[in-house]
Amino acid sequence: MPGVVVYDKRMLVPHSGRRMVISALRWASIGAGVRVDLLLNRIMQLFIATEGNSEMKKNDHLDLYHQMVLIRRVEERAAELYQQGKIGGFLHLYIGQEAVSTGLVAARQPQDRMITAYRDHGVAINVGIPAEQVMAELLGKATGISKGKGGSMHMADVEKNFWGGHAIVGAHLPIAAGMALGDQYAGNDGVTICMFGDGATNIGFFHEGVNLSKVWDLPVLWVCENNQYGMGTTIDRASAVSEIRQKAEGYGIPNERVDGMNVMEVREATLKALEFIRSGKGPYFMEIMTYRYRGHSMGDPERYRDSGEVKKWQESDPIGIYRAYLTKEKIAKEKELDAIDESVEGEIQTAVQFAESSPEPAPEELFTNVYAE
Ligand SMILES: Cc1ncc(C[n+]2csc(CCOP(=O)(O)OP(=O)(O)O)c2C)c(N)n1
Ligand SMILES: [Mg+2]
Repeated sequence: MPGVVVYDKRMLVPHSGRRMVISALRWASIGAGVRVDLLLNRIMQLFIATEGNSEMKKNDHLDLYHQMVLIRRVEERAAELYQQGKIGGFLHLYIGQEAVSTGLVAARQPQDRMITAYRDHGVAINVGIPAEQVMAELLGKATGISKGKGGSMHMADVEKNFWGGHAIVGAHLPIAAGMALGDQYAGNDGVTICMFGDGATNIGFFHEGVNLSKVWDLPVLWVCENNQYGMGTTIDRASAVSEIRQKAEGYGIPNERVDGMNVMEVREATLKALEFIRSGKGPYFMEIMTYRYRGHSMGDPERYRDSGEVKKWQESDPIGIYRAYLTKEKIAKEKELDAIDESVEGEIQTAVQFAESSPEPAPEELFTNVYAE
């Protein structure tokens, strides 16, 4: 939430094996007296801090931090390249929303499908598409992840179970329901994680897809990224309810609101939601509260909001919050995080060089990948 640097205390609860050890130590310490208890508490804190939380190791944390910084820097660089005329078409930046896709992807299993709208660079990086291929796609080069034919809005990599990248608002929701139906029919235990904006929930596709997902109890996790705006329109001017999760309530789907500026909270909520869905209880709906720091797309004059509002949300920058959490919990040192920031600079340079020196798609590529073979 704006202005509040929060992290979820529940994340500090160790998983069951450690919990048993700790409770045994507690009982022993109560028998032995208060001083031992204090000592054990300190050992416990160190234990939890070094081991990480909810089964996360230090390297997992550093990896998530790296992903978030990489998304931010790829996009900042992309904005510059756009202004230089090197990127054509639309460019919708994800800056400010990085914790959402990062937390979601961190919680998924390889069999879980990801599908999203056009603000898709974050997911692309989170699923492991190299920055070079993301950058080359943005520049429309043949070496891009979609062979330079998709551009910013159509990143996809089926091998990584990432199904795009969709430009028509809401259109991918019935596709997500269909993929989940396919998995249910085949008896697979994968969940389809479908991300969409708050604006998409006013579209017919949303209601058709969400309704049928409950009728058939499909294994789908609906994720509304509520960044408060659909282009220049505030939620209140376009949606009958400003608490989007109420729309899921209307279809009998369990739902919750999640703090989207906090990657740990997103991950934790997603883990629970996936467990619920995988146990065969049907779909689940998360409304993730977030904010985009940049305009809707490049060239948006942003007359619909004042800079004070943006600044307020920037106080709860998802990267800043995570950084503060990692250092406060002694999971990582400032120096280690600085080193990651620095290494990302090198990655960006390599990615831009790769993209700029790559060839355009050949003219005959116009006729390939039009229909599935
Ligand atoms: C069916 C359809 N109608 C209108 C548009 C134009 N359009 C592009 S983005 C957008 C706003 C969507 O807002 P939201 O779903 O909240 O996503 P956000 O941009 O905030 O991530 C609109 C209306 C479109 N692409 N598709
Ligand atoms: Mg929106």
